[in-house]
Amino acid sequence: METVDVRKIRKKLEKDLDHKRFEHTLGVAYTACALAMCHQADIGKAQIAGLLHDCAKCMDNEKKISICQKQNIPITDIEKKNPYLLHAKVGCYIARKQFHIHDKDILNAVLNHTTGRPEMSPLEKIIYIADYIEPGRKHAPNLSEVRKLAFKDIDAALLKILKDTLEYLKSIDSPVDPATQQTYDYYIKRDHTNKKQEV
Ligand code: DGI
Ligand code: FE
Ligand code: FE
Repeated sequence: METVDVRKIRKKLEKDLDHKRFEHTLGVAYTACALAMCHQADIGKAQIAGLLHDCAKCMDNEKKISICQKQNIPITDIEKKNPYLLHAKVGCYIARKQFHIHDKDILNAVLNHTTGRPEMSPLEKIIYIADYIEPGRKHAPNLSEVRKLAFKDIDAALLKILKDTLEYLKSIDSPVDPATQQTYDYYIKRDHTNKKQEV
């Protein structure tokens, strides 16, 4: 991977994000590093992907939509109705254009950090999970269980987060992005398959 100036990235993010989001970002970056150490993934990539995952979060909705239109990034119906979902797609674009990151795995980790996707790479799983369990997160159910599980069985932690997220979205009547549902369906199926193979 090309050399990346982590300090420079952090400095720009401090300007682009509000204080709370910047603190969350640092939390995700170091939680992602810890997960990478535990699961033998690339620590440098985990740090950069963690730092950049929410780089477009503080941009207003009009700006996110106009970037998508200018860059021919497709906006789905569900994203039209819930434009905050676009911070992942736009974040991936900003990571490339403004932070000069070209590593596919890092860009995918930013792109898929909100909904997940079937067949996530180890780095994508790490960012998805770190986003949910970083120390600043307080409100999700089963947090202490998921935090422990993340360092023991990464796929079990992933599945638990997907399940709790779907339950949460249903409880607040928020529409589920097909990508979130497909990710859950994929990993639940794999979970059953693995269990069948064990006996
Ligand atoms: O940006 P963050 O708040 O750090 O975290 P995130 O990008 O994972 O976004 C979390 C929010 O996204 C959380 O409130 C659940 C929501 N979310 C995840 N999947 C879906 C979703 N919201 C909708 N409407 N549909 C989804 O499929
Ligand atoms: Fe996010
Ligand atoms: Fe986040």
